[in-house]
Amino acid sequence: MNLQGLVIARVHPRFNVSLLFTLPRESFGRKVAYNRSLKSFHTSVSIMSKPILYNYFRSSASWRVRIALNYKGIDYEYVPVNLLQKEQVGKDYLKVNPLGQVPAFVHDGNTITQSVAILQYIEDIYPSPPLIPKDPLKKARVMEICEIIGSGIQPLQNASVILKIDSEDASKRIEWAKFWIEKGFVALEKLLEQTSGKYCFGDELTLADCFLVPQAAQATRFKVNVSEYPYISRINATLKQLEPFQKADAFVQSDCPEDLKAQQKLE
Ligand SMILES: N[C@@H](CCC(=O)N[C@@H](CS)C(=O)NCC(=O)O)C(=O)O
Repeated sequence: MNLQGLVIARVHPRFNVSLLFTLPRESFGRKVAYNRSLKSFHTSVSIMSKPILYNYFRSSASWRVRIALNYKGIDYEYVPVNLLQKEQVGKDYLKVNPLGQVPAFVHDGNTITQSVAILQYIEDIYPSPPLIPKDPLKKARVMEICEIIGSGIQPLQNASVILKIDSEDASKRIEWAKFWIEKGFVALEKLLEQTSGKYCFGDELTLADCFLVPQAAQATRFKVNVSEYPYISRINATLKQLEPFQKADAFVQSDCPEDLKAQQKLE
């Protein structure tokens, strides 16, 4: 996490000048902007840094954001936060996200946490290709799927939550996670029956697809038999063939340990 940021400063277009320089890490999280005079002209200089994603290879909330960034063709800096080593609650990272969770997204000097807020921000800043329909009802349907996964399933299987289950027996934690994932998947199947085409919402890729693939991977990790959910397993298999999804996969991230890559197991 000791990165320096590459910053591209574009002087006013009429002067056709670009500057490249690096900022120290402390500069992130703060809005960086300044005005300066060039000869007699008052020139506004905007500084645009490459976005940074603080994330973890098997974090499903991070994984969603990686898919969206890949789909929209946005280059970003991958900053791993090792959840096993508790880096998320270290002094440095708590300055980025006081809740001690990944992902966190830094763009143009501003830090945004919470994957839904990040994804909506990305959609606003980089609207093409879209991931959220404009039509209110279609948008609500897509967000419904996202919320079932993002609020109804994922928080209940998050490591820091299941570790609070007071048991000597580790299998109790897996049972707990499996229960909530299966409950959510039953509801999701009913929705997908109505909404899906090739993907979760018809034949257009949407945010719902960005949520589905990481959640299906977590389900397998918690011993859910995903093949019992025909819509989820079919759409998941289709999506996994697509490049933005392959590039976002946990096993191809730089912080994924070699033994997990070799076994193709998240744990
Ligand atoms: N609502 C949050 C959830 C974030 C979240 O639960 N992140 C997990 C990884 S998927 C995490 O950082 N867990 C570590 C912890 O809670 O200590 C979001 O969507 O960004």
